[in-house]
Amino acid sequence: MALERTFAIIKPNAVRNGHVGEIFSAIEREGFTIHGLRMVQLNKELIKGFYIDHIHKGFYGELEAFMLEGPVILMVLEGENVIARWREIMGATNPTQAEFGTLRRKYGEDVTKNAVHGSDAPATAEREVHYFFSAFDLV
Ligand code: DAT
Ligand code: MG
Repeated sequence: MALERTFAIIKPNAVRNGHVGEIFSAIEREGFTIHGLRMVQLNKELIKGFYIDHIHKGFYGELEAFMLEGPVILMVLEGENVIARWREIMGATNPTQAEFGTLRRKYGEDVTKNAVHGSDAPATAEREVHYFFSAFDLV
């Protein structure tokens, strides 16, 4: 087992709909610890850099518009195998295909407005953590 860090986002719809507390509860129930935490209003440049692998895809415009809808909460989570485990707790990208009880099933509205983000691999987690957090912001 490896102690890892991952990067997570509570997306605009989950913040707007009042699901922040329930998502923090899920994080704490799982035993993950929070090592970075910021609330921000993203802009087009930040979104483009973050979703660099998706900018040429057909859905990018919709994804960008959604991520601009309102403030998001950015987090760095730590735990044993947290990268895979956080993705399991989130559920599949499309909330209609996500398992019952997962965050995306509970709080997602459609494949774009899917409530939460989680890094998909160690190299991605490393990039995403440092994209939004400086060493000074991490505890
Ligand atoms: P994930 O967020 O599960 O890692 P991803 O990296 O493939 O999924 O896509 C990033 C985000 O882009 C995803 O959370 C929501 C949006 N997205 C992905 N596929 C989509 C699609 N087919 N239509 C609309 N939005 C999509
Ligand atoms: Mg992804």
